[in-house]
Amino acid sequence: MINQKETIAAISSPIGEGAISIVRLSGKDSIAIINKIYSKDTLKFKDRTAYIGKILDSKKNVVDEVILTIFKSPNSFTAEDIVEIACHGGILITQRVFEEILNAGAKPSGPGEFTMRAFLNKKIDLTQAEAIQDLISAKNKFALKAASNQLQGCLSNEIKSFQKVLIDIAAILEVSLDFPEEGLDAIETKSLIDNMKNILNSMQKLSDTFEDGKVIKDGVSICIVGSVNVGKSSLMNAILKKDRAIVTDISGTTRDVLKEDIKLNDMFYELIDTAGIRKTSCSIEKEGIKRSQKEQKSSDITLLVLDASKKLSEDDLVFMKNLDRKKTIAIWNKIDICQPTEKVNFENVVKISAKNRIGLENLYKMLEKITFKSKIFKDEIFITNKRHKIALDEAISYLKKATEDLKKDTPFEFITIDIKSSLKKLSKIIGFDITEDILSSIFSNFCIGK
Ligand SMILES: Nc1nc2c(ncn2[C@@H]2O[C@H](COP(=O)(O)OP(=O)(O)OP(=O)(O)O)[C@@H](O)[C@H]2O)c(=O)[nH]1
Ligand SMILES: [Mg+2]
Repeated sequence: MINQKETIAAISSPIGEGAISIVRLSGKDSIAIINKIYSKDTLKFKDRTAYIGKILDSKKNVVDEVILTIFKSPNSFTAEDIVEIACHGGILITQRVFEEILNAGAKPSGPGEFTMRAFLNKKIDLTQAEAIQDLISAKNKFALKAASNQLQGCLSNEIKSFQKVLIDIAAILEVSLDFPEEGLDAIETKSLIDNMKNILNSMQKLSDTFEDGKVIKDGVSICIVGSVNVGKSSLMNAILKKDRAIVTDISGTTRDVLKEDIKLNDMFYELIDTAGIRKTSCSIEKEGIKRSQKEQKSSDITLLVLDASKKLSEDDLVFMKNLDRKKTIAIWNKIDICQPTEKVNFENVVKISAKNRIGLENLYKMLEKITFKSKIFKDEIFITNKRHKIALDEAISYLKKATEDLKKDTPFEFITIDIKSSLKKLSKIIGFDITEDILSSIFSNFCIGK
């Protein structure tokens, strides 16, 4: 059961040493609780005004000198009375202030409980609540922009605009149901179908942004594969600009899977170096190759390294056939020795020398191109959250059915049922009709104190 009666408290800044730490309380007893342990009468404090004073323990010893600000209900983040305490930013001192607050009667908050209260008290909708956590955990400027747009309500507004159109359509159908003599003629029905198709289009466009949205939020994995000795580990080191993987002229140097995070063009990538693919009787190498192929299959992008100074081997040709062309970049390496003489059937081909760091900029440009399928992330709204994607797709499928049925002269009763189901799914995105279980699972991913 979600309990909003208790007054909650949490350390809202990260645990560590810093200039200040923030401890806060939310709930109807916040001001009274802090009053028990503060050197001044907090009941007389003005709203949104900072006061300097001391937190005292039960024996009236000073715990810390702090700045205290009160945000009175309903003009606070949670819509409840909030007390925010800025104390000295040490681990122990912050913990001591927090303990005194708990001793005075506050309950330690669960993850995201402040934001959950803001949602339950209708300060923000669910997409905005989710955006707060995304904002905090954003790993690149695109993710930050997406979260910030969502927090400003851009996504909710888009969903609400879909809802408005669907409500209008449902209303027209219901009027025709109630007054059959004023039923729709062929032209009106056609215009209604066109309307539904247009809105379906817009909904599908938003749903399709998830692919890029996910990439932006979660980052992208890149697996470097190819035959032995082609320069995979050299490429890994060149991209990382450090001597991470062992490079030798002995075929089969890399046996294990090596993973490193790297930021390129403001995007986070996980770079994976793998064992070279060849036929071998060595059981260690066999295991390495098995792992290499597993990593390649699960990665978002494959960098297939080929040796420009040699003829493609039988192993190369077999391996290449099984790669997904859309997510592969074929890389001719060692162009400092000679240019490639053969042709490979890939859309994305680049020539480099990993050893001499030649051609890497072209590779990065190609990576950016293949990372983002569309260019939606510039200014438009897009979805990054699986929960939103699922609900939106369900709304789309109900509306598709309704549109098809309207074309087939299905009785309006059935069509309105589907339109209402579609509306319901859209409402779920914003946070209507959400069960406590789902709410708890959403907020359990938040940090404590947010
Ligand atoms: N001339 C030249 N040699 C290179 C280049 N890149 C790599 N090499 C050499 O090729 C050999 C193999 O390089 P690695 O990076 O270990 O190749 P690998 O594909 O990781 O090899 P395995 O781990 O054995 O599969 C080393 O001697 C490198 O110095 C390049 O751009 N030009
Ligand atoms: Mg290697």
